[in-house]
Amino acid sequence: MSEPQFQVGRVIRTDAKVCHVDFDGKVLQCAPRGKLFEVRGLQRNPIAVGDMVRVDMGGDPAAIEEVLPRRNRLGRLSSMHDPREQVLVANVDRLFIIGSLAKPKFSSNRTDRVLAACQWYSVPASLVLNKIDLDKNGDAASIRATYEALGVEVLETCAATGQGVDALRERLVGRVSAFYGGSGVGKSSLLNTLQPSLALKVGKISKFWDQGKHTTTHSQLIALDFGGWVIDTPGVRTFRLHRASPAELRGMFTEFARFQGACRFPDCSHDHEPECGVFAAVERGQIAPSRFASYIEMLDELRTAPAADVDAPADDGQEAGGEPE
Ligand SMILES: Nc1nc2c(ncn2[C@@H]2O[C@H](COP(=O)(O)OP(=O)(O)O)[C@@H](O)[C@H]2O)c(=O)[nH]1
Ligand SMILES: [Mg+2]
Ligand SMILES: [Zn+2]
Repeated sequence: MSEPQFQVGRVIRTDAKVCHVDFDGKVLQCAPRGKLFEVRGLQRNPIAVGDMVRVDMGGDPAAIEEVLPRRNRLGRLSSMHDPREQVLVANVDRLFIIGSLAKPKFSSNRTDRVLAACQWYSVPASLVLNKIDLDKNGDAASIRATYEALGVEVLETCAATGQGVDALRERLVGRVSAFYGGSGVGKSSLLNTLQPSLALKVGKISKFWDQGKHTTTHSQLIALDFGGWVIDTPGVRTFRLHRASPAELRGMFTEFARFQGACRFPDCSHDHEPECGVFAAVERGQIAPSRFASYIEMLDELRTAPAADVDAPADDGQEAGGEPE
């Protein structure tokens, strides 16, 4: 019996001209039809890792005809020169924000940016504090307190010893998950500890910068032998929101809600206004100063975001990963 001409598969990697598509364990390189680039609208890449696609198996190469409707996605502003949305991943059950406690130092700014985006795109998120073995100052406890207060689950791991890795594995079983974090925090190391057969390349810490080198260059969806999928994303340099208004940004910092009723102005931006309930809560220690600082930085950025009517560069912008760190 011959195979059906059209099959649905899962995109596990996107390169400049081809997508690697998984059909129940069999991976094929497929070429997107040109029409997909015509209807992408505000999105820079019509196909992202995690997308389910309908493929015409008849040609060589097989051709992607259609991207099936997404359950959800995580996107960001492509760059300061390109106002379109870059979709980083599609159809994910949970995003794990991976941070390290040292080498490199934990970045609340990076964490808060991604967490805000997860709120915006309705992607459930957890925080993983890796390199717990290097936490000589006991920073993990206060970071944990900050994020648990927002209702975000916090896991502590050490890829080197395997501490906390079973708890992480439990959360990955049977789901599509994504790992997001700066380069060098230990994403590939954690994946190798979760599943040693992966043998992903692990970066050497550069002594000069004391930061990780960029070794993962593409987002890729990895099949887990205990069931489920995980996307290893390369760190992107800066995570900026795509087309959010200041009012929408306020909503992404969920802990502000219970204090903004005390603001003198109902549309208070919590930036410079007198009698601001949110700023008062920061002063009383009820909102973490690091969170407020992240908010103010993102607010300033939205106010100077590139206009949507700026001509977009004419690249075909297909890689899902963004520019390297
Ligand atoms: N001490 C310690 N080092 C780790 C841990 N996890 C990863 N590393 C080291 O951190 C460096 C970067 O790891 P890598 O997995 O490549 O990070 P990635 O860029 O996020 O994929 C490597 O030298 C790892 O050996 C950990 O839990 N503890
Ligand atoms: Mg890596
Ligand atoms: Zn206010």
